[in-house]
Amino acid sequence: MSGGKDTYPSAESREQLWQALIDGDETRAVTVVRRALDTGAAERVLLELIAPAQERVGLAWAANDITVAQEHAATSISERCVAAVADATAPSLEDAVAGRVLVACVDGEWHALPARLVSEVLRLRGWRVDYLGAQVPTEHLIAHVHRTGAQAVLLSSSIPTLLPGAHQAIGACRSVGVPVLAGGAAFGPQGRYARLLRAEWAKDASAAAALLGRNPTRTRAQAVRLPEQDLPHLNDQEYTMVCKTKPQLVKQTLVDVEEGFPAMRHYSAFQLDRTVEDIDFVVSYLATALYVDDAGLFHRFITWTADILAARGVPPWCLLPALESLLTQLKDFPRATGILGAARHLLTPPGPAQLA
Ligand code: B12
Repeated sequence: MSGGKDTYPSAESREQLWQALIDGDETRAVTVVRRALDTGAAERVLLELIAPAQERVGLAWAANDITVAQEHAATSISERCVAAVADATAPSLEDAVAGRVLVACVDGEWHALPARLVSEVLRLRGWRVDYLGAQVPTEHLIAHVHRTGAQAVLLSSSIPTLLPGAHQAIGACRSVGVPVLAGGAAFGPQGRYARLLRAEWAKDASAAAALLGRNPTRTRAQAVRLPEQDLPHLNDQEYTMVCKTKPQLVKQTLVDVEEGFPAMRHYSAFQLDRTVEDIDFVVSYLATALYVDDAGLFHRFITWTADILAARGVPPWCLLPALESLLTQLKDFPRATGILGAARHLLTPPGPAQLA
């Protein structure tokens, strides 16, 4: 095996870890990680071996190359691998000289592994970390900030539809004078939504450690702000109306889509549930795009969904009737119709052969 930090982690160990993950072989995966720890720094094992393997799991699931169960198994094994690194390097609390921070996922967020990786890297860098894991309700987050006297809160989110909740959590932290550093895919390319919601952003744990190294300090408590004070476009009420009427929007879209696809009448209960879930997702992403006033958020979601459908043999143009239905239902909302109208152009309409 190639050693030394320069060639680290080797392509061989990356491939071995990947194989162990998709084979669901926890013992083998942990052995690969332990061996990697013998030849390289723990931080690199976390961020350059375990994290990329987990990202590859996501790509393989999206491409329909592995099952949902395999993806779940692989994630559990990755968590075990992170724990193996933590066990092997466990600093004592006395070693935590840099300060104390809190790491948590925003309310509703199940993707805990990214936050765990961030926590372990910060521990290695000498921080005392209170890691609260997945979906932390804002009131409990704040209560814990008070209890621990954390210098900063690090918030993780992978799912953009949770951004309004993240905004609330960021506002609540600022109102008690604690700076927030946000990270994860939800915060958009180069963290553009983090800044919009008045948080700092870091692309990964190493960048977060560098920012924290400048020693964030608590500021004076700031007055609680309403969402529209940060985001004046919310005054047009489009976001609020789409959220309020979401059940009706989903129901009517389902009716309209079924009219366009008579084959749907023969769908099994399972297929129907998935379709409702997909439409629910479309409306939720539209609402979030209205919240941050960025059509790109919705368009990236539509492109992502189109790829997921295509990988499963479902033609992406199936999304068009849902977009058309929403365009009709939301005809009086200029920002929503602008976003939906542009999204139509991302999908190639069916040719005559596909419609036959
Ligand atoms: C494992 C997984 C799950 C597991 C999570 C279990 C767990 N314990 O974490 C389960 C099965 C629960 C799950 C559920 C869902 N998932 Co999922 N999941 C994944 C997967 C495969 C891996 C996540 C991961 O660990 N990534 C590896 C880490 C290392 O990468 P990362 O997230 O980018 O984190 C790095 C940086 O962003 C940054 N960072 C992250 N957080 C923070 C925080 C701070 C403060 C800082 C500074 C930095 C930072 O540092 C990290 C380390 O370098 C991803 C695919 C992917 N590419 O990530 C999908 C993925 C995130 N999931 C996805 C989806 C859609 C879902 C579901 C909605 C599916 C469903 N229909 O139910 C639900 C959502 C549930 C919810 N409400 O949260 C989509 C999201 C797409 C989108 N456009 O929104 C993805 C991208 C899958 C895909 N390829 O399409 N999922």
